[in-house]
Amino acid sequence: MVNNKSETADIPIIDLSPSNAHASSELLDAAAHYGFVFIANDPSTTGLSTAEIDDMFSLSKQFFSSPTEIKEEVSIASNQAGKNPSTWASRSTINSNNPYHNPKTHAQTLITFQNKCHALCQRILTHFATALEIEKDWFTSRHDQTKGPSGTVFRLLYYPAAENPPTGGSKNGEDIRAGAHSDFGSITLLFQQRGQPGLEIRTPSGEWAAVPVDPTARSPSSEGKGSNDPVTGETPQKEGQTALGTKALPILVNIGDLLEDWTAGLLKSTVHRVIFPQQQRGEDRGIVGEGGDGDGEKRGGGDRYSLAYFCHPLDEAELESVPSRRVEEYAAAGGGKDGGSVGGTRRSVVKEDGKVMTARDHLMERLGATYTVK
Ligand SMILES: O=C(O)CCC(=O)C(=O)O
Repeated sequence: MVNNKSETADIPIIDLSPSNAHASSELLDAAAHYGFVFIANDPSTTGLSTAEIDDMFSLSKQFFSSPTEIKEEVSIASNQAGKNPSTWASRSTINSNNPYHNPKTHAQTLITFQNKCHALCQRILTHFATALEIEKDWFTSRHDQTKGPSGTVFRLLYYPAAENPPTGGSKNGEDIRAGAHSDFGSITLLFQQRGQPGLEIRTPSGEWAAVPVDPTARSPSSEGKGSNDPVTGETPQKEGQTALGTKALPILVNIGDLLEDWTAGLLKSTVHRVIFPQQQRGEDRGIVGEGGDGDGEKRGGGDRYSLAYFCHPLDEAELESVPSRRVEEYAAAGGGKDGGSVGGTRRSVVKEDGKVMTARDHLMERLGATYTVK
């Protein structure tokens, strides 16, 4: 039963630095249990500095505040949008007088960022292979972008503020900014910003739980020290003050349908959505009024920007069985029948003709099941 109440999801934060000898098993356990996991963002491990992430958010904000004609040129309906590594800006040679279309302006920044995201995904996939006791490059060789095209896509997401944020809750769906869905690929990296909450996951019991913006805020060591609000990621402050933290936020990673199906349901693709968070949140805590700079206001009705890197295997990668005893045993035990499956039947990576799907087949199947694809 899905209800309206939103508790905070207790998603673990994993340290992937070489000093954590248990990183691989911790990562696998979190992916198998929650389908969502935070990666501690130490740039020497993740390769992504706070400045690079902030720059990407600035670029996104700049783009979304640009004139409609410019955005329309790369709308999702256009053939200029959404193919990696050709994003809206990196396809920009068409009109070099347009600052958003000038490759010298932004394309390299975008490509560099995407490459770094991909490197982090490869690192995570290597950890999965280690934990599953298969060849370390079993997944990464099938995600090697030098070998061919893939469904991988990088999206700059913007959920505009609501002048009068809905207060009625999710019952009528009026507070939904992005409807309940799971991701299609292998793994997704999601970057959030302080003061812009709204992401929720559906827990195994069917309830919605808020995904914190700053999960480090709930750690016992930060308690009683003026710690941040885990959901919004903001530092407690007096009315009218703005105090956004500066420490690098952990990077959120979630498992997509393809990796769930490829591992016979061992890794979980968890349904999630984006809402206007409970309006009472600020009021309950005595925080009222518009927050800070209007981007990240405490009552949850403000703008939300996020960056999502949807990582997919190569189009031609065959989704043959993962040669791991743990996966085989999980499949033999029924493969978590209630996972991303429909009507209790787990999705398969085998086609009707008995051949295994390629990653492209799988993506087309998911798109077909979700949208009317002609
Ligand atoms: O913006 C977010 O926080 C979530 C984005 C998301 O779920 C998606 O694009 O699939």
